[in-house]
Amino acid sequence: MAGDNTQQWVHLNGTLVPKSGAGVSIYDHGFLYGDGAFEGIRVYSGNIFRLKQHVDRLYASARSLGFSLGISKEEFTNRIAETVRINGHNNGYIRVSVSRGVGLGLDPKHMNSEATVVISTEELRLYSQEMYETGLNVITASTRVPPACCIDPQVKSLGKYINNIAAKEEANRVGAGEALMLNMSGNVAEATGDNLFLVRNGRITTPPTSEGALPGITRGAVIDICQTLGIPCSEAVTTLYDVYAADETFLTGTAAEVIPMVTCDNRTIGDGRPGPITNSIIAEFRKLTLVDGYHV
Ligand code: PXG
Repeated sequence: MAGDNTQQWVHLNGTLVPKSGAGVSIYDHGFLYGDGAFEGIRVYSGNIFRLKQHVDRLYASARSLGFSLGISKEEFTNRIAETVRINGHNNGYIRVSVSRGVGLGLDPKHMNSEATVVISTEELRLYSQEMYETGLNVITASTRVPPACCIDPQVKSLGKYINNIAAKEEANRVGAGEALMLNMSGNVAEATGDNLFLVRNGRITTPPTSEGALPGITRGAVIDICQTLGIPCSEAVTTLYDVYAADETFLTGTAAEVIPMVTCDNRTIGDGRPGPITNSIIAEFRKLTLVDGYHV
């Protein structure tokens, strides 16, 4: 990781510029309307974890929002790798933010630039090691995820996060580590920045994206790990009953990785400690982070 006084660079619309002072227009559609998308990516010992999947999801987000990123996926991948290399950022977080571009007025006809593309490397603010060992206390937020017919949860769009931030604030207010979010039917969709997994009777389930979950890259990795370990894993509509009655539960996300969840709404899940299946998945995930991805 680069030291504090090392010059850091940001990839801004195709050019590497010094991070200090890097910025976008006050008329950027991302800033004005949340009209854009983002990716949070992790690099482990020089391996950009599942970079292809992140780039694919970003392009799908932009396509569904109806704007072009203007460059090929290969070029985009190279820009991310170049940013990691120049910043000597072998471990940490990569933030990729894109928007429709610059233009006042919500009508996309009035854009006067191509898409805005920003790639930066950042330090992560992680959960403490203790939380991985003892597990997270989680609440159910009163803030719901919007129905998929209004804002599709598969799009990692900038604008939809006002809701997730409101739910995260609910967790903060009561000192919980995360908040689960329900959809309009009252089923569990996901947490504010993580996907949910349940273990019951040796079988693993996770809510489907149609219930309001983002198709998380870490979620995909855990589904693959279950296959490797021979643990049955499937998508299932999930209620709070399922959460409360589970033997083990855990959350997955780029920032949190795989983290046990041991209480929900002040109810103890299982025996209140990270369970054996969760721990075996965490161990397997650690190995995968070093080998599955793009080596810079
Ligand atoms: N659900 C939501 C709503 C998310 O935002 C995940 C699930 C997990 O997806 P991945 O692909 O990370 O396994 C996310 C991920 C940030 C930040 O800027 C947010 C995420 C990831 C990294 C950084 O706070 N969200």
